[in-house]
Amino acid sequence: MIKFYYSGAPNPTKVALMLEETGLPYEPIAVDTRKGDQHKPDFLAINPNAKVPAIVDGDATVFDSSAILLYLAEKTGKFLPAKTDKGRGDLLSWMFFVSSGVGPYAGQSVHFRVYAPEKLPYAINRYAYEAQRHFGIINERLAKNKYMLGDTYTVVDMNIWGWARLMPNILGEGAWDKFPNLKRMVDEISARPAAAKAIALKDKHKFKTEMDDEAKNAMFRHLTVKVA
Ligand SMILES: N[C@@H](CCC(=O)N[C@@H](CS)C(=O)NCC(=O)O)C(=O)O
Repeated sequence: MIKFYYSGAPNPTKVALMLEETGLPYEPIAVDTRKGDQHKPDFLAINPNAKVPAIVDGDATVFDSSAILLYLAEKTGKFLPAKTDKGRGDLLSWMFFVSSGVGPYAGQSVHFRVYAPEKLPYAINRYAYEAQRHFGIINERLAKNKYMLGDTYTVVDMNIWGWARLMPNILGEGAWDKFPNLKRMVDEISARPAAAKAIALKDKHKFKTEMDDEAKNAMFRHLTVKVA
């Protein structure tokens, strides 16, 4: 049975979607990042980066959402493109595009817009611009393809869904108007039974919701440690 270390945040939710889509049996284990569970030694032994998601599958430990999605796709042989050089090239390119671009820029856009104690126009604009630019590239591709890799629903689409479904939090109300093709795909995935189960997973545990000092100090450790 796969142990799935999760919270209700975007990166764990895309892995929850894949677990539900594949039907693999898994045991969800809550990591309450607003209470600092990610810094406990037991969890650091699984993910030294102190972030969710992570999975333990027998003697395999995998952390980072894109790595987990690829691991589960290869384990099951599901939600992958055609087994050709072209298919593999597209798969890797778009998976890394999401993990190095979409995720970090969307996350920082939310951080500087919503959580930063000082509202810095330069930082807010830089991260919103980059998040918007990345979503724009996806939107253009989806004008010509049903899914990111063509006609088949793959882990790339799940990887994008995890973040894009939260578009108003990332780029503000009205942001969806700029990405109609991406919205079409996100809505389609959200309507799948696996997506409903993935989103509902957070309700199995009473996660802390307050963003108080305990939560900020657990999640934004630079608030108390000055390095620059
Ligand atoms: N690159 C990682 C990022 C993971 C990540 O940032 N996880 C967030 C939730 S979406 C987290 O654990 N935040 C808690 C913290 O930063 O302390 C991935 O794709 O899994």
